[in-house]
Amino acid sequence: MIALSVLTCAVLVSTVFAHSPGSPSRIDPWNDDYANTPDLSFSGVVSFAHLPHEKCLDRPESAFDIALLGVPFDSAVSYRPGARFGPNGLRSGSRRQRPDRGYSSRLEINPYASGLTLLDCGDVPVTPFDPAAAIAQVNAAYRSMLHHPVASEEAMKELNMQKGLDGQYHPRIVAMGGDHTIVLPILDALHEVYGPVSVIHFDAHIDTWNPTRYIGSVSLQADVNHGTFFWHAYEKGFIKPNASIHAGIRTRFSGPEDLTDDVTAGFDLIHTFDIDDHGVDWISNKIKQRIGKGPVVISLDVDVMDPSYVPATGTPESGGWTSRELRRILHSLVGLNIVAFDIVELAPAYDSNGEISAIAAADMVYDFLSILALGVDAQSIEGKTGGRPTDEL
Ligand SMILES: [Mn+2]
Repeated sequence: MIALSVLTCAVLVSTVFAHSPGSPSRIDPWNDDYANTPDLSFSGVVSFAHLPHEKCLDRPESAFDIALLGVPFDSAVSYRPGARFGPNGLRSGSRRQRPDRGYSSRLEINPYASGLTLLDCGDVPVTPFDPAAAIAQVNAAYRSMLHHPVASEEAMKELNMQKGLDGQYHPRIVAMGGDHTIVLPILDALHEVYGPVSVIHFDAHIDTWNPTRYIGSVSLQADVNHGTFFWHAYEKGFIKPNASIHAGIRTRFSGPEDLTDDVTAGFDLIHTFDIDDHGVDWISNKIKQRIGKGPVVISLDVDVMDPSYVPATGTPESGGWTSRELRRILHSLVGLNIVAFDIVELAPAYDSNGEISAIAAADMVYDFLSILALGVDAQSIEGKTGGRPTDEL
């Protein structure tokens, strides 16, 4: 027994010496044999799609063309809280997306390797205790992000990206909420750069509720919440008149007056059931006709999808679209003049252990990045025959 222990010690000692730096017999299998092994889907510090991470808000000089920015605010919700963990959920749901495995066979592009510089810029530190202060923080952060230099003016030019009113290119920010209230300070910042914008709003709810009729609005502060923010954006002139559209609506209303206010706020409406009556192409065409060529923001509340696909959200409504239907609609938006995208209301506490909601939501971000990387006025996938070429035999 003693002899065996001595032998074991001798082997250990010789192994340690063999691996010590500077030793002529140093063995370094990592750099010799495994140096080309990247982080795998399930390893590494989690950023969105394994993109490089910088705290861009602390580094105003850092350049990028597209930034992912978490906005973990959920202090203005009407039902289930929890969307403050949305950015974390989206990053976790994106782990199987990788820059070196990001090619879409449908859109024929890898948005992570298309010549645009993408960064995960981390989260806006927002106070959970004071919604007014948090809204000011989101606005300041988004303005700061919009004024970072773009990494490639040449790429932005080639893609026909919209310039700001100042004649300069500004990066595209993908905001990961957070509850939907964050879109008010975001539209404020975008308005400063582009003027009034159109909105394509995917949601089960209209979010243009006039606060004078919204239950629970008991103060000026309470009037600003995740069901009223588009009304405020309309009143402040951030939204272009009669040039925006909702898609996927199916909630209940106080009465017809809610829908009258919605028209006043500048929105047309596609109902969730329109998909059965008219199909995906009809929905896409209606969206594109409404928006035209002006600058447009896509705002996607994950509750537009059915709760069987996305249970992890604050105000679920039955009868929603499948993730496949929504992805097809997103794919059809190639070529629009998109200046911003946000995805909101993912509340991971209500997700399945299989992360079905987070994975679906992260895939929507991937589709959005793909259509953005294809550029403005790019050919839509409509008209493509689809499928692989076949030899005529
Ligand atoms: Mn909603």
